[in-house]
Amino acid sequence: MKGLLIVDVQNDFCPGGALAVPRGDMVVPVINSLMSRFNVIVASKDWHPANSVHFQKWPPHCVQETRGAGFHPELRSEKIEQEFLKGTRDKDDGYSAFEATNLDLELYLKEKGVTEIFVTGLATDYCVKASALDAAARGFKVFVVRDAVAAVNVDPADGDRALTEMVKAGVTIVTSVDV
Ligand code: VGL
Ligand code: ZN
Repeated sequence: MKGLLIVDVQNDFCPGGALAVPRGDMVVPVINSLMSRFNVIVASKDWHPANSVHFQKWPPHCVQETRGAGFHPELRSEKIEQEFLKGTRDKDDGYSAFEATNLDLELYLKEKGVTEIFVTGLATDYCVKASALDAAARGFKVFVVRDAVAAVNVDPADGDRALTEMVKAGVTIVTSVDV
């Protein structure tokens, strides 16, 4: 079974948002176009309390229940069968979708028989990377869809470095036409 993991395609990570990823919204039509190819579609949300140690590293973003924490309006979110909320506690960065606190993502996917995970969303150099590395460490066959992710690029090379690190951990990089 193939699972599509959509990481943090939230308003605050898109242009105009509190922690905008350059061209973050460009992933949305690509992700929408992939959905029909998957048995299981899940998404993570960065879901922070208003006060968090995380906001000593980052401008406040994706605060629980705010508009910035909502999915990008053009994401076909009705196709998402389950959301996984992470970074939910005040001392918790929660970069990886596998750190979700509302439900256990690994158990959820394994109970559905998912063996291959295709990772998409934001941002390549933080939450996509952490989620892909955790998925590989948990025994899934992991793919990152290159044109369905975008990087923060605090340093302009961060996105490419993150992809290299993922490949070293056994992750396969594909483009959406290969899915
Ligand atoms: C993220 C920085 C801070 C991400 C979340 O979703 O990649 N990056 N919080
Ligand atoms: Zn965050």
